[in-house]
Amino acid sequence: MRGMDASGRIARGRPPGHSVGPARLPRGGEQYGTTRSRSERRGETGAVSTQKATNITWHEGHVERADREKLLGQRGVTVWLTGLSGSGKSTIAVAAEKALVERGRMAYVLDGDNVRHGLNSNLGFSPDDRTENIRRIGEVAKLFCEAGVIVFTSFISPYREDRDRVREIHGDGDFVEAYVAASVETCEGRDVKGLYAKARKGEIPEFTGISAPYEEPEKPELVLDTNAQSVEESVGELVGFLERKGYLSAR
Ligand code: ADX
Repeated sequence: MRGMDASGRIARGRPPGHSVGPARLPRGGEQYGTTRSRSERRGETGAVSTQKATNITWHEGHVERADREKLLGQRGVTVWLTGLSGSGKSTIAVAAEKALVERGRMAYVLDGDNVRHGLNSNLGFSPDDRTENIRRIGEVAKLFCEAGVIVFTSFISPYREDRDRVREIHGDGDFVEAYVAASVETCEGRDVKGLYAKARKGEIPEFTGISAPYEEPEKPELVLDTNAQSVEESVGELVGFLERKGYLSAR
């Protein structure tokens, strides 16, 4: 077995928890012209996590999550695929979605490139924009999860803090972090979209792994080592994990 549960080790490459690419700027580094941290500044931009509206009240529905899950014969879950561009996140996500739908399960993919065409079309690749990208998708994924859907998200999500925040807003067992582990060398060798070549020439600024950082997960539930294994093997491992953990049947 090459990719494995987080309790194991990755057969090749670095163990989880390391960073690749340039180090993240010190909090409040000069890029932002301020000495405050990104978390501190977040409250001011209105873009992230603070609630602007007042006089709003939570309205409960009449259908429980358990009812929806019973209807679907599964448990809602957010499977958060994180890794470099070209690591195989989207390929694995769409193949896993198909495999589950063929088994009569309700799965759905939220993909970085796709979501950036619509909901997040006003966001670029600065650290703050990436944080906001992940915050919004984390919230959307949570909604899908609570609707009983098995949702695969496919975003680089390079910052540990941002991924951890998504984990925090999910209920216990509702969030599965799957690290799609492939080295920069592997991804650059594939360069399916030709973006690494452009990034090396300086044509794409802040490109993850080249001129922007990627912080590897420290304790992912799952590591899919795509340096070493095929798409089929990764999908088999992912679906096997969901089955073993009981997500493919209602509670
Ligand atoms: S994230 O960092 O905010 O999570 P996201 O997953 O939404 O990124 O989008 C990454 C995709 O955008 C990549 O797969 C690639 O196709 C494209 N892309 C364009 N510019 C960049 C960049 N500077 N860094 C990384 N990916 C980029």
